[in-house]
Amino acid sequence: MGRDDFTGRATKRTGALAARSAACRDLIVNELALTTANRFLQPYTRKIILHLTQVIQINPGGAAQAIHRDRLAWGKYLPKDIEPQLNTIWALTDFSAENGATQCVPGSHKWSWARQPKPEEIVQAEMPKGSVFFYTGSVLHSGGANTSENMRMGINLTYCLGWLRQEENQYLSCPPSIAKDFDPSASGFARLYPGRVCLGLLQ
Ligand SMILES: O=C(O)CCC(=O)C(=O)O
Ligand SMILES: [Fe+2]
Repeated sequence: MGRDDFTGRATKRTGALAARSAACRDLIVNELALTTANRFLQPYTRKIILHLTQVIQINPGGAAQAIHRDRLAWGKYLPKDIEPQLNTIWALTDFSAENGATQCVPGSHKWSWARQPKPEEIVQAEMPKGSVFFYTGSVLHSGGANTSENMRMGINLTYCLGWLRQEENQYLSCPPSIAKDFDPSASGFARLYPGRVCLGLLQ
């Protein structure tokens, strides 16, 4: 469970999914996700890596997370015109306005760091179970408030530039016995850039 308002006191997070779940390993190398991440990040790197894996379960009563940019994991040191990260959140339950569907501020990747959204500028990624929402490391977003009676569950799988430090240390969280079976040829990346490895896990 979260230990502060940002991680969410009514929100359960489970990481190290590459080690824990074969189904998540398949999702990590999902062709649509990898191809999208590679095309988006390719101007800034020759290789992308797995950044963070997390099941995020917002329980009933969970408050909305503060609106933020995930790229602030690296502080404000990266030049603003470098896009460091691409994110997916896969819906394991329906995502609705009531149960805490991810909030997002379209266009805010171009805003100054200081500009705050007006309530009417915030939309929610409402989507049926099985869908995936893509958002960049620069766009303002957050987990929503869950005012419903049921939990909202999503799998957050995020990718970043190969030369950046990962938010979740994949070298420690995924043992070699599992990492060795990751198949780079299964990824869109391998086809776009033959011979280049897609995940930090494989280096
Ligand atoms: O749970 C969500 O919808 C988003 C969570 C999020 O943005 C985060 O934890 O950084
Ligand atoms: Fe976030």
